[in-house]
Amino acid sequence: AKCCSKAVVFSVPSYACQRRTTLDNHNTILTDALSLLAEKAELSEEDGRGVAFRRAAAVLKCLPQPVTNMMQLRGLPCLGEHSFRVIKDILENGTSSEVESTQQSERYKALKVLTGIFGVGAKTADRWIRAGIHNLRQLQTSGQTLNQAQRAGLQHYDDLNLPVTKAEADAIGEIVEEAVVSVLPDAQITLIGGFRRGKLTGHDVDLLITHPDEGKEVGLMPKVVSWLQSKGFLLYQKTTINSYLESEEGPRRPSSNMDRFERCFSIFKLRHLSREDRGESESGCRLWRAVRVDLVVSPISQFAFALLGWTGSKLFERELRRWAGHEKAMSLGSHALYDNRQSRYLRATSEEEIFAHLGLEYIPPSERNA
Ligand code: TTP
Ligand code: MN
Ligand code: MN
Ligand code: MN
Repeated sequence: AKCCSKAVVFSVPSYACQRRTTLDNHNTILTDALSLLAEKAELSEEDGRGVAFRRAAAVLKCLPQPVTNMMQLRGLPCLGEHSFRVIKDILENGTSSEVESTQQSERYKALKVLTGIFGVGAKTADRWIRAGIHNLRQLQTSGQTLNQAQRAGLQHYDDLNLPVTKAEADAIGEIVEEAVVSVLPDAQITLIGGFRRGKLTGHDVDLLITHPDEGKEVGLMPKVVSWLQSKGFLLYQKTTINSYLESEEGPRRPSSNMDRFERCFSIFKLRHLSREDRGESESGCRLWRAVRVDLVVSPISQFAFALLGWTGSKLFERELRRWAGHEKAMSLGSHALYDNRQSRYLRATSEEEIFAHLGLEYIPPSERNA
C-alpha cells in the first residue's frame, strides 16, 4: 500500500546486530535525550528500563535522516510508549521536560559525579548519597573507606573524565606493544573497543593481546604488567585471571581453556604527546596525564570471539547475544559460540565466520556503533 503521508517512512530490522550503525548520527538531539534517560535508569539499577532506552536510541542512530514528524516512526521497532513521549516532546517543544528535570535533579547530579570515579558503581554511589555525600569534597571528608581502585580513581578524577584521543590511544598501543614484544616476541596486539569502531575519542583504551602459537600466551599478562611497572607506566592495575564463574554472560558450558583468559584494568601514566598539539602553554602544566587502559589476553583459538566481544558497542554485543539465544538457540560469549541444538562449539578464526554461523550479514566494526 502506498503511504499517503508526506513524511519519509523508515524501515529498520529489530536487532541492532542486523543493522549498519555508523558514527554519522542524524538524530543526536533525540538519541542524546534517550541515552541520558538510559543512563539515569542504569544509575538507579533499573536495568530493563535502561536497555529499553538504549534500544530506542539505537534505532534512531541508524536512520538515514533526521526525524521531523512522529508519523515517520510508525512501524519502527523498539520504540515504546515512554520513548515516543520523549521524542514527541522534543519535536514539539525543542526539549524533553523529563530530560531537563533529570539534569537538574540533585540525585542525578550526585550519581554522575560519584560514578565518575573509577571503581565506583551505582550501588556504592547510592549508599554514599544515602549517607549525605553528593560531591567529591564531601566524600573526601566523610571518612568513608575507599578501596584501592577508588582511591586511584579519586586521585586522577579530572584526567580520567577527560576524553582520550585517538593519538593518545595509539601512543598507549605503542607502549603496550613494546612491553608485550619484549616479554614474548611474536605476540600481537590489536586496538579494540570504541577506537576500533572508528571513534575519535573514548573513555579508555582497550587492547587485545594474543600469540599465533596456542598456549604461548599463558601467563603473559603478569609479565607485561611487571615490565610496564618497572618502567613507571602504571599508576594503578588490577590483573584478573578470568574465571568462568565470574562472567555473567557467555556460554553455559565451560571449556578447558576458558580459565586462560587474562585481563588487566589499569591506569597509565602517559607523557603528553606535544604541547603544541594540545594547545597548551609552556609554563605551568603537567608533563603527563592519567589514562584508563583495559588489556585482555586471548589464546589464538578464541581470538575471533574475543575480538568480536570486545569491539562493542555494548548494545551491539548485547543484541548479538540476544539474537544468538532467541533466534538461533546458540550461546555467544567472548570466548566461544555454542550451538545448543547440535550440542557443540562452533569454531571460528574470523569475525566474518562468527556472523556466518549466526546467520547474520557481516557488519564491520565501523558499523557497530549502535
Ligand atoms: P568500553 O571500553 O566500556 O566501551 P567502548 O570502548 O565501546 O567505549 P569508550 O569509547 O567509552 O571506551 O567497552 C569495550 C567493549 O568491551 C564493550 O563492547 C564491552 C566489552 N566488554 C567489557 O567491557 N567487559 C567484558 O567483560 C567483556 C567480555 C566485554
Ligand atoms: Mn548520512
Ligand atoms: Mn573503551
Ligand atoms: Mn574498556
